[in-house]
Amino acid sequence: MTDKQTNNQWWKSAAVYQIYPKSFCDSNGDGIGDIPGIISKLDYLKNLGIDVLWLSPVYKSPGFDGGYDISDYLNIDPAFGSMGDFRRLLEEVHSRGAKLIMDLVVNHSSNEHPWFIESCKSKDSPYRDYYIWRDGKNGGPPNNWTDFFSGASCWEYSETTGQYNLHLFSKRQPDLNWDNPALRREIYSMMRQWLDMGVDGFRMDVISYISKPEGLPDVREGQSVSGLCANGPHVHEYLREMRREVLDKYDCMTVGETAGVTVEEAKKYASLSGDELNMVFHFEANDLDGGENYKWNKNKIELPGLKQVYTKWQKELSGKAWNSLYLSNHDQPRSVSRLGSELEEYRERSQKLLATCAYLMQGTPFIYQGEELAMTSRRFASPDELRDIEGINAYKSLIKDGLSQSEAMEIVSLRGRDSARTPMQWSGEPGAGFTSGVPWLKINGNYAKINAAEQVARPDSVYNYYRRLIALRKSDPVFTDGEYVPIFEERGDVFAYLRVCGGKSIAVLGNYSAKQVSAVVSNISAEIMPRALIGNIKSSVYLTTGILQPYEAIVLEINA
Ligand code: TEU
Ligand code: CA
Repeated sequence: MTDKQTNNQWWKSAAVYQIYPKSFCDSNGDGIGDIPGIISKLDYLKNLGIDVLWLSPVYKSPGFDGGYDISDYLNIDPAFGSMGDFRRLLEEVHSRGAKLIMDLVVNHSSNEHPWFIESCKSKDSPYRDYYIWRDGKNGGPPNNWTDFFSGASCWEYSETTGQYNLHLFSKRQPDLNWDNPALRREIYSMMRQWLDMGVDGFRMDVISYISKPEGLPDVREGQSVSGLCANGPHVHEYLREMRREVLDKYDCMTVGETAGVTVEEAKKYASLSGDELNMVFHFEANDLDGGENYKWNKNKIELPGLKQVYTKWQKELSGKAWNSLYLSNHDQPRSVSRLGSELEEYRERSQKLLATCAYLMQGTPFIYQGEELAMTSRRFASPDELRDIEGINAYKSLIKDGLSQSEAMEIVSLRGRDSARTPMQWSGEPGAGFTSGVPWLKINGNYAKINAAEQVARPDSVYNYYRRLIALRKSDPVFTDGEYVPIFEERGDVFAYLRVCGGKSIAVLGNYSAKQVSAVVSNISAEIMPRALIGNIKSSVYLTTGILQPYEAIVLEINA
């Protein structure tokens, strides 16, 4: 039954945890996280209050883009385990009352997928139109598009047939042709097989790019390939079809990763009327420091811009569509390093602040593994330590631009994707409790200090704060249903808002600066004694003075 029929929108109050399997827990000492490793940590997640696990891809893959290049959609990569391991994981997740969603990567496949191999063989292959093939133009590729990872042409020439195929990401990730109904049927059938097995939904990788613009026109001055391909002419039609053919038949949850989405588009993708997806990830907050145009810089995200983005999405989607709430993921720097403070006195406090302010807005919260420990972005010293295709290419191009090795490595460490993909820090033991072998990517050197074992045992740790915060969110419908009302909107140091629902008001206050600030909420009258529901400072003086300490967050019930 669908949520339309049952009105059971369980995903609205759920807390989701993203696992990057390669870096989560290695059970057999080969240095690569695996499914048995995940199973061994389910109680840690259960105790945190997680309702839904999202697994980044575990399908069979040559691994040129961390598994986002799939060569078999119906099997598990042997590095992660077997189908038996996967079924056991699903059972163990369900037996704990939780759910599991898979990453669905269907804008492109791997070039080692049998469909692509067949597609290359001849123009008459039944698989030819599973991909996007075109003749060249004036002795070169069909248009002037460049790919997101290398900056070289999006078109790969094939000698066999004398045509080019399109790839928005690396050349090992040819784009699938969604205009072909046979391809769409094949994808839907694959999705049904996972859902029939008991999987509870999907996170859909770059789903906003699946419908390419008519005629594949050149990008002109001021345009980008991403801008041209995002929210293409048939994307909503295809998602509605997917909804009818697949999703409506299951009680599942979907979140679209929609690069280039605007609030207007999000209202269609994630409409509460339930025609397409349940919610989407947008990039507007994370793009504030350069983002899709050019992220290889040292720009900082400033609070005023961030507040504007948050508030816009809260207000615009209210009553119309559903928000997702995330601070980071496997493509972004660690949130504490980017938006909080790495200084020892403020690291834990600022991570708690970020979580409080982000996750008490309206929407479904997503926690990226290690955020609940305030893990930091790793700094890499030399290019041979990097593993990510995007970071390696960026390093080369920064060197070409004339930067020194250390300057280039600093930028790649700050902004690249490897820094947040380092192994989970489970303990202070060698290998950080992640592996008994050699990890596939260097562990962050701070694991002796920042690790799960220490934090689970310490009541005021980030982990235990996240546990209380998640519980608080679930304790009252005001956190799911309450209206979002920004306060102190003009201030550049404080992010604050009310959640209002049926005579109840909650105030969420966060000081994003390293200074003490005063922030008295004007609608707290003398008769009303506000009650603090949660806060990140034990000796807060806010209730008596209206003063917030550096990076303080406090949540008040103001008219109970
Ligand atoms: O990312 C989509 C995406 O838009 C990325 O290019 C993102 O902008 C970039 O990583 C930021 O540096 C998804 C996956 O999350 C990512 O891991 C994959 O590499 C990509 O799609 C291709 O599948
Ligand atoms: Ca392993």
